[in-house]
Amino acid sequence: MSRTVITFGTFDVFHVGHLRVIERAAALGDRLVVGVSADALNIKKKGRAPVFSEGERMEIVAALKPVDAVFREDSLEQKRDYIIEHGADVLVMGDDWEGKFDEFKDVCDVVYLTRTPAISTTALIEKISGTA
Ligand code: C2G
Repeated sequence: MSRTVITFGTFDVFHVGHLRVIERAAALGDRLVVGVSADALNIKKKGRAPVFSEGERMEIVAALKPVDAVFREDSLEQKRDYIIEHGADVLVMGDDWEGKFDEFKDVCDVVYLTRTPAISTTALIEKISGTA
């Protein structure tokens, strides 16, 4: 039986921490589906628009070798529907989300992976803009 893995993220200013979580998520199954968060969801969640638009972020993630399919994540509340709709057997997230998605353990396995240390989109933006 083929195993489908699902993961979610903004993946703005794509960096090696993003790549590693995607590679490690893909290694947990046969097929990887990635939900890329919508611009509107980011504005709501973080109070600012991502540097790269949702179309650009989806294009980058879709081009990665371990990724089989991408879709736009419009709301955090729809996570259960997305898991079911995409037939996911495993939900993978970085451990900054540890415990936050345990409620979905009734429909799939839930795995939290250790974040890659010392790199983040926010730190990169601060470094590039000279505010770090
Ligand atoms: N990540 C990581 N190491 C880093 C930075 C990020 O492993 N140094 C992981 C995060 O833990 C997450 C993924 O990369 O699993 C995407 O990170 P973000 O783009 O910051 O995603 P976020 O805004 O947390 O969106 O439904 C949930 C949201 O869509 C998650």
